[in-house]
Amino acid sequence: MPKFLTQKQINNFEKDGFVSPLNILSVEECLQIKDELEDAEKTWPEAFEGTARNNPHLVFKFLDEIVHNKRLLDAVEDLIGISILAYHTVLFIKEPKDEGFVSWHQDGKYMGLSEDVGVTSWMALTESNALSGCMSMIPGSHKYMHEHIDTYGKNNILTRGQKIDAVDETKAVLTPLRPGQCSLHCPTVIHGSQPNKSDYRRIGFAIQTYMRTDIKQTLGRTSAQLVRGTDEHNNFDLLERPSINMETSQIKIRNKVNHEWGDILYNGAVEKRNY
Ligand SMILES: O=C(O)CCC(=O)C(=O)O
Repeated sequence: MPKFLTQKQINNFEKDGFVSPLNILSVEECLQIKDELEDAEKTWPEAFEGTARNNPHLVFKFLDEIVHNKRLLDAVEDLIGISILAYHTVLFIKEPKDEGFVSWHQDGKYMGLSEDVGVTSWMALTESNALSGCMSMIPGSHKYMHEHIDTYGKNNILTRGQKIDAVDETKAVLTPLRPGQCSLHCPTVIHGSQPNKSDYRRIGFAIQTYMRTDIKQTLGRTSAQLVRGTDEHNNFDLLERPSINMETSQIKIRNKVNHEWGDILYNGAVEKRNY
């Protein structure tokens, strides 16, 4: 018996490679988190610049709480089972009228994992729709990994500006979300997003990726958080949760994790960008 998703949603995830939208937080709960985030941006601007957009859940309690949200984990458990690791998180912020976009890609391509079978959650902290540059998915594209070209495009907010050519865009499905809703997608589904043409910030918090504990990192030993169940495989060093915002010991851990993660994401790349 699934805990959160309907059987139809589970079937859709398997068939299409994603399911959306899911009601995880109320608009009020989400607004509270957005306010905390924007206060934190004022207090610690450096914690949101460059590579620090990665793994902010290791230093900010309000983001850690999303990673550990019971409703979200119930939905993830319905897809991958009871024992769950959270690997990395990213804040994808597009400012009003921002030209930043995300080219068609598959998350799993550069993650170095032994199997591309996890679940990425993308939660909207502000309205994410066609105008503000919500994600689009290509249903059914998750069956195999495609060739990517690293473009390092100026406004491309992916690390390498990686893109898949020859995507049939007529098949693309928009995944609009209200604040507090999330989509779940498989690391092999082709997806991307357009610039934010609205006059408000489009803020998304992605958990890349929730995965089973038997998955391995093939490019070296790294860390993850056990968010549910037990870890009998010891494939990752297990990370603690922050107890307050921007604790010195947690900042050190986040920096180490981001350094290791950068090495993986840019493994074999000709250029390394500052995020
Ligand atoms: O935030 C976006 O527009 C794209 C994010 C993305 O590609 C992802 O979470 O996998």
